[in-house]
Amino acid sequence: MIKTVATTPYDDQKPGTSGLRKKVPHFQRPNYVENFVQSIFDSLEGFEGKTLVIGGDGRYFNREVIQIALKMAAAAGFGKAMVGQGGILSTPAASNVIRKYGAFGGIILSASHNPGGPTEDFGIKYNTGNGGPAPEKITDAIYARTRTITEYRVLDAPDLDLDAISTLALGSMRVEVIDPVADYAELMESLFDFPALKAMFAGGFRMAFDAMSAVTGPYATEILENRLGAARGTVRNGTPLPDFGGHHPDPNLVHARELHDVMMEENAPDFGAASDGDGDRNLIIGRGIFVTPSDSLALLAANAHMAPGYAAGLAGIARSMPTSGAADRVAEKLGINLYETPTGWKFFGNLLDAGLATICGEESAGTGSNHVREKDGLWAVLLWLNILAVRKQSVRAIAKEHWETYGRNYYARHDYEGIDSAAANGLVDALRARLATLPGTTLSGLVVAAADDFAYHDPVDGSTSANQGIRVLFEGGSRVVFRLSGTGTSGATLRVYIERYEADPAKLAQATEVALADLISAAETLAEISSRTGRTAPDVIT
Ligand code: VG1
Ligand code: CO
Repeated sequence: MIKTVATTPYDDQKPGTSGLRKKVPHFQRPNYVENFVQSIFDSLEGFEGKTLVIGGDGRYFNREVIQIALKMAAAAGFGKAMVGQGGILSTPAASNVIRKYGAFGGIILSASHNPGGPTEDFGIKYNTGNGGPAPEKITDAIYARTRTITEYRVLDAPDLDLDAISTLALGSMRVEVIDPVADYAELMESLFDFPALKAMFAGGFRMAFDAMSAVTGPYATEILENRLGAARGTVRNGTPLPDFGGHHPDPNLVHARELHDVMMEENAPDFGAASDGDGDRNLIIGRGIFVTPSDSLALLAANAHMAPGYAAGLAGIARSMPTSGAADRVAEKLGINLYETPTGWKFFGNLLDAGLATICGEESAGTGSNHVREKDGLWAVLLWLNILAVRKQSVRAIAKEHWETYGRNYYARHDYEGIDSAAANGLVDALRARLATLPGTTLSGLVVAAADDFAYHDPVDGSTSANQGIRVLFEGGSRVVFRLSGTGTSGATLRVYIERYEADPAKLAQATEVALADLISAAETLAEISSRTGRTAPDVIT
């Protein structure tokens, strides 16, 4: 029986960079989940009888919300739901299932790199039939609906058992509980030279993969250890836990410190990698060398043709605006276009669908390609492995050669977390007000060449997205970028992105903080960070 339940709107259900994210107790408010899910369905058309994919990163509250979403999907008229066993689907695996089975769309339950647990974070995101995050047109419609919603519809039925692979019925909707790993592993096998990777591991190649007690564990264990023959124990923290073991599943040098330290030891494995809560990001560390995500994107793009799936070359490269210009130099050399988009994977969808870009990346350790419509942590790791298998060089040697060919983009991101929202907005407003007067002025010895608030004009659908980050570009190619995070759940997070381009062969081996020192001080002077936020140092440097 379908129940229609009266409800009243919440005023804070605006999706951010990647879906709606709040603390679990916030999501547990009466009808909070139901309002948002109904608003998703109310913003879509033509899904009657079609398939909805549902899965999540296994964090606390995942199981409860999946049951609600299933019963609401049945009430809304979907014909079939595909759910990962145990409610598990990594973000890239969900994207693949949507595409492979021609689903109408999917609901992904994740707050990605944010911590999990009864008082930590949860999130809901809608992906469209191309497998990618809903574009702004749809997220805006969902938000508008959350402001006016008066009722939701739900099937009155007991919870389903999602722990066994099976086909179930929920009213007139069929529910297929699927193996969350199989389709994804098959896709990876079609893109990369698995026999060559197997031979590399058989030859003694050693790797450490930190799944951070999040969703990638089962995927990494199946692919790296079972299929490619990497030694047992290659995958660390491989069991997904609802609270990620109390850690932040954020693959950066702060939260993946353990892996970093292992990789800096003298007898370190050949290759180290980590992934985030929902499996869409990657951290790459070679023996004794951390590869910045921006450099990783450039290196992957420059060498992708070595993997069978990319042997035909790349159509184009896309990167988010704050990501360093390292990939731009690769695109230039390859004679292909480079697209610069706002932060968030949803902006890559049109470029990938139109065949304009093959590889995309963000400075936040997200890289991916046209194989799905999400960033994909393990994909990046496997492409790296494929390149290592072909080049037979160390990560350090490959990075060094790359810098010698293209120059080096020294890069760092400074995050000031949980700062007062009013202070954060004041800081950005003040910067915006000064943009017109900045060009020509000198800061910490650096001359400002241009300054703007980044706006994106989508070349495919003509849409415009304004206010996507303040850019201050200096003469010589250095820059600082300021923007506020759209994924946090308490206060505001200011992100300051700092980049210097260095082509002088004698200056390619500097410590990053030394290479960026003058820019860091220019950023402080320009944005008055300490006086406006009360912080004298960032919480996280990546
Ligand atoms: C952050 C990253 C962004 C990424 C987004 C979602 O957004 O900066 O590059 O796309 O997280 O990634 P923000 O607005 O906090 O800067 V994930 O792995 O959380 O789905
Ligand atoms: Co993620």
